[in-house]
Amino acid sequence: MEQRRLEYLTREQINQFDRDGYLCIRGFLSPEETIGLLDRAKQLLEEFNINDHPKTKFTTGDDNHVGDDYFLTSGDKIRFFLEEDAVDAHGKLTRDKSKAVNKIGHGLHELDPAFRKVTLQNERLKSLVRDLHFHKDPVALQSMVITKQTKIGGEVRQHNDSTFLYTDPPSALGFWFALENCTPENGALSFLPGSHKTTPIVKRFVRLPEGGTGFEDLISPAEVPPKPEGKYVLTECDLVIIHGSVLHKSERNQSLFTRFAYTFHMIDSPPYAVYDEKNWLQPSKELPFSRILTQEA
Ligand SMILES: O=C(O)CCC(=O)C(=O)O
Repeated sequence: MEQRRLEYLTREQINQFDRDGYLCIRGFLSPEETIGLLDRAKQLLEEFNINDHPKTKFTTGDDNHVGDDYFLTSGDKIRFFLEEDAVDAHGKLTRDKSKAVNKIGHGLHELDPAFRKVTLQNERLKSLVRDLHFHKDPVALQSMVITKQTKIGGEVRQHNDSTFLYTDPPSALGFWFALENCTPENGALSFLPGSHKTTPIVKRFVRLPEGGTGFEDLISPAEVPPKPEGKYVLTECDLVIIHGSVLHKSERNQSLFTRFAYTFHMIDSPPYAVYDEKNWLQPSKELPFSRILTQEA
């Protein structure tokens, strides 16, 4: 078969992604682009109004996942989800609002010019996407700034992204940009290499008919294969491309340094993959998911 002419990645990088389920890339964004996104994220944190905020926290436990209206209608908005430890028993913030946010989401890539430029108007990204050839017709689904605040920046437990961003067949692909140094102490991402090949998507995160969110089994619990064994590998690079089935996690930030990151996800579109109405995030008529490769610059 004739090999595709590569524009940005090397053949070795593509093989590495296929083998490990993730790929670290250095220097994808210029220092100016990275600082621009970091400054813009901090500006958003300074400017948001906590007084009319419902105090929605970002919780990820199996029985206690965020699922209120503020979350469920955030796909085409820029909203602020608080750290669990930043809100006391009376619903009052225990720290300044700019240091109380776990993440900002989920429509930054559509609505904010700085994030839009890097995501939908980025020729380098399109070259990378064409080289990786993971999708036939990718669309951008959601975006977030994860702030991992000092001392309270919560642990993100082992998971794979296609559980949360489900398509049939699974097609989620993550792009995760470190906007600050990532270290073992401030919650750098780590991955279980190769787990995308041994970890099928066995459940999906859905809107529940009675309201809120929960998980739906895709196979019977008895058929779920045991979790793969292996050693997680820490990544300290500035862009990681993440296969939707690879297991990854990040620890609580124990340090005095924040760990801001910008991340967005792509999925394939029909007829290659179907995204249905059970998913927690729904496109609106006004703001359908944007195509990555045909988007006007
Ligand atoms: O940034 C983090 O700490 C975790 C991000 C992550 O795992 C995800 O978005 O899937």
